[in-house]
Amino acid sequence: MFDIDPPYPLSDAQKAQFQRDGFIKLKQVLSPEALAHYGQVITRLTIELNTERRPLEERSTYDKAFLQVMNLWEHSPLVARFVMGQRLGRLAAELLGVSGVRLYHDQSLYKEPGGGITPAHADQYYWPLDSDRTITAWIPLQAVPPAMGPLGFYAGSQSVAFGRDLGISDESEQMISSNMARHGFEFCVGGFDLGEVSFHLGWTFHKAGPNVSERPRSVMTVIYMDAAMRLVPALNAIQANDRDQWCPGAREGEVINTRKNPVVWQRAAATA
Ligand SMILES: O=C(O)CCC(=O)C(=O)O
Repeated sequence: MFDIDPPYPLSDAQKAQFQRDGFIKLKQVLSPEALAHYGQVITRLTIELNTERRPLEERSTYDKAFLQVMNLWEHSPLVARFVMGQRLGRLAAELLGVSGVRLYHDQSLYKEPGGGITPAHADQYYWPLDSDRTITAWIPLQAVPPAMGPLGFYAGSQSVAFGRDLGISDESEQMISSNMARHGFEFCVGGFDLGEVSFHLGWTFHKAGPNVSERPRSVMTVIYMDAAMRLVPALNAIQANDRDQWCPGAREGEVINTRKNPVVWQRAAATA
């Protein structure tokens, strides 16, 4: 019913830009109607399933950044339909340069009015995965002007090793931001129009400002991985927890093909 499946025209120049920068922002990926239809359920479930009850001033920097509710697709067939949308899945595969992608997990990131910064980090620190072919679609459910804390990216930072061992924290913000500045990486940040979606690699450093507006910043994210992704031994307790939560039953060295990791999009096999 809504335009979440037809292909989005991605040019070779945009693919090359993503390869160079480790992120891309694309306009008019989803229509206002589709965002309203799926977004209202995503936001309602986020509020319902959220377990954070402390006032902002009593929370850590991480917990001030957003309410975080994971794998909403398991709670609602409607959200599952959205997460399995072919347009975003195909974009993820084409940007990664792979023939198919499967779901790692989804998550809603809801920055409350007054919510704090999202410290600089790279997502793949959290993931026990054997290659860098991972990508997050960051999908604002309303426009995100600068005052609401849009996501920003350090262009080209996906090849930088320094900071990959830091989880989201005051320390990651300080160490990564100063290292990026020291080495001259450009920080690309700006508002998102309604319908605009960004994609970033698992090793691209990124962060967001606080929400100084009076409205919540409701964002859905979908994390995709190469459909051929294999599980590797967890490097830390956080990765072990991720493995058990998002890939239950996956075996080290094998393709991650559990019930929680469906293939979202696969290029059709060429016929002879
Ligand atoms: O939404 C945010 O503030 C942070 C998002 C993020 O870090 C991510 O999607 O990887």
